[in-house]
Amino acid sequence: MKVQKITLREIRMPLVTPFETSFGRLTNRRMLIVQVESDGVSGWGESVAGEGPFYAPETVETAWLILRDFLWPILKGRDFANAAEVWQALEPVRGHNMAKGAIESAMWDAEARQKNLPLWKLLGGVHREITCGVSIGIKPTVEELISTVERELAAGYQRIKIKIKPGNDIAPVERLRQQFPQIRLMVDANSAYRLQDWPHLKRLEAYYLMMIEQPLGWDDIFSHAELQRKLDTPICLDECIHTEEHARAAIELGACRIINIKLGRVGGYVPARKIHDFCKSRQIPVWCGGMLESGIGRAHNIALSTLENFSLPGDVTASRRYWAEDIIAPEVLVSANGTIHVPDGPGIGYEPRIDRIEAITARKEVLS
Ligand code: OSB
Ligand code: MG
Repeated sequence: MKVQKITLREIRMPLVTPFETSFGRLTNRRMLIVQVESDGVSGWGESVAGEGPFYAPETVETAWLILRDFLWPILKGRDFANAAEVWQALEPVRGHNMAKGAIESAMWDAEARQKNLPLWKLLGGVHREITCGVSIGIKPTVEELISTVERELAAGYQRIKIKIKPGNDIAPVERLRQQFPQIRLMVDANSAYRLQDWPHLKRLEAYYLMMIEQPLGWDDIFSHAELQRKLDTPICLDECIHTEEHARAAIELGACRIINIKLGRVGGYVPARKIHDFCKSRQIPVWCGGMLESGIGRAHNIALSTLENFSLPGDVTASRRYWAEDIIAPEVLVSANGTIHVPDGPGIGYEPRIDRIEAITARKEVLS
């Protein structure tokens, strides 16, 4: 596989409803979409970097710069046997996983399309249907939260995750549990607590949560190990896991019992699969996280979720939950049982709507 050119596009999409986490509130998503042209076939990828460095250090701007000035020069003119070789080639660039993940995943899409195979098959996936949970942002009132949860359960979603932060944690969880004693419920703190808050976090254990996602520092595996020893509820790590080595450290130290894998956070399918395989060997379940992706990133998340050890419902949901109009056809649909049927078309299995993408492109650069 040679890459003849890549096109970077920054697109802007308004969210159907604002999304609030412990690190901020978002109403408009800016994202960087990568189109690779390889031997006459286009492959598509999405960088999940946000507008600001508040979830992870990267931003749309840094991903653009790294792709243009450092990743593209590595790929240009090089002949790869397959997409699985790309990640290794990008290794001289340290970090910048969201930039790498965008182009690496686009190369996988291109390879699958060239071979006329669905990407999930090329990856070695096994699940034909993936199970879906929802991530619900912090709401201004508990009443609003309850009605949102009611709506998502009625739509079929199998697991509810709510965002929490100090001052907005025990009360909403308690109310949700009163209202819905049976549901699969979890919380995500996005690093809003410190280790000394552990007695407060311990109070969440009264509500039998499936897991507590990323309570402590975004790069603090060690404190999570101390916290996990004090809690019976499993800790799930998100922000802390950027590499296979992080996953190994976290699991061997006992810092978590579950890992959320995001393609962008770890830099593509090759590292995602390594983490998946390592977790499987240690009987650590994984699930696929989300980053408010457009249809392109969403389609990649579906393909990733077909790997065997993705055994818990992920944050991969219908296009409609976030976008009035998605940039792929068909849009991602979720069944009444809260599942997504994995498409069988070539590549990611959804077609990018080029006219729609062009219409919302704020900036474009073609590299060849
Ligand atoms: O922590 O999982 C997270 C969105 C943006 C940044 C971080 C996170 C999230 C979500 C949304 O939880 C998941 C989704 O895309 O539905
Ligand atoms: Mg998270």
